[in-house]
Amino acid sequence: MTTNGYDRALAGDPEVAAILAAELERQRTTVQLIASENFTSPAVLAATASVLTNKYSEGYPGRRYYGGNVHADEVESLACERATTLFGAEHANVQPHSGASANLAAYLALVEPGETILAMRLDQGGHLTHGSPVSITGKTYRFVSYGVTPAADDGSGERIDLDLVRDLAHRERPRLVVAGTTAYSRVIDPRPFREIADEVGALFMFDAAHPAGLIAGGAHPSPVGIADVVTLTTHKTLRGPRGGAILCSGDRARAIDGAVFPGLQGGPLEHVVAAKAVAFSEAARPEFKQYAGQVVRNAAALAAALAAEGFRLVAGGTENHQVLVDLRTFDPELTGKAAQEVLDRAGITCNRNQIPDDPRSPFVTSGLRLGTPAETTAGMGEQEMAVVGSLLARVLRGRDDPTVVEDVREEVRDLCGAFDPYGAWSRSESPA
Ligand code: DSN
Repeated sequence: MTTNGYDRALAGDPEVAAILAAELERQRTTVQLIASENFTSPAVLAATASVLTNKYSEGYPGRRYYGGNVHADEVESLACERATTLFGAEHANVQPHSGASANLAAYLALVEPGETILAMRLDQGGHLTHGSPVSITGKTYRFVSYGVTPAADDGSGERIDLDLVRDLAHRERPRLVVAGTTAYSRVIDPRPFREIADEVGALFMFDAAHPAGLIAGGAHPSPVGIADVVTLTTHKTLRGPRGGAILCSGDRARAIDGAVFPGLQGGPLEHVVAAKAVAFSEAARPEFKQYAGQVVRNAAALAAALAAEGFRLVAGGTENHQVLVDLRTFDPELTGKAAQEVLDRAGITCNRNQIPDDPRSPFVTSGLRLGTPAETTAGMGEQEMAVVGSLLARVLRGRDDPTVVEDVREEVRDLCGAFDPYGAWSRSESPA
């Protein structure tokens, strides 16, 4: 077992301590390229592991259903204040347990069951909660879906098809138009969505789960003040604890708050709320602006390295924190599933993903989604991204040769040794 805080904090439970220590080791010695993950600061970890996990706080600051909430009130008010300042919003609800919960709460507040919502289809880059038939969202509301434009040889295709969004909006008259994606590598401008929503008298929700940190850091346009409601996650580019939040204008605050609690959730996770407060403060610092810009530059460097290795990039490249790779030009036989598995063995962690109009199922896929938020936090720059791109290609080319996989695993370990997000902390500090 490595020497770290878990040994001491969990001395009475060596089984769990060993698993946590092993996970810490995995995160420190393999490259993290999952676009929706990050390395939180030790301060965020400390707040997440705090005694607020013991507290029941149903309700909102000053209006709780349990006693003893003086400090829960303080921390939640602080988190809301920091969120509204960071994003320039009138109101924040920081209780959603996740991005999915935030989206559900927004729908609950804005749309009646059975009414129409216009959103992006999952297999075009949208999210499960944008109306997938296997999600409660798709069972509760009538979703109409848009996608991306066809692929083009010059890379100008596979952009959100705004003509289709407009046509569908006029034809279907949705109650709500949703912008937001999970597998899309270009900037999403909120203004055309606002215009389309206004043309048909619809409300507009922007799901900023992925770009929240890029927006906070000024690298992407903000939908706050343009969309009626903005949902986000706190753990992706925003680099906070696992969770969600909702931003809106003051006149929608009551509906949003009521939808989160008691509409959808019971007691909030105040330890996570405390960690969100820490993350909002960290994201307001000048260094976070630099971080957000570097995330985008790193993704561009990774994209360039992959293109040079013969991969086709969906949408011709990237303007955000992620790169969606079509594996078929590199090797028509190679599936996303097989690629993800062999990359895992080589210490390169990523997820398979469908590409637009993917002939393979979501479980198999023809694509990989790669992201730079985590390794940018660890300190990697464009030079390291070029190395990672070439290591990735080497593994996939030599995937049937165990020596290639082992060699790359060693190179990855060496690379990560120089960019260890928890080096000092794991040697000296207890997480508890
Ligand atoms: N939002 C998804 C992701 O991007 O990984 C998870 O739901």
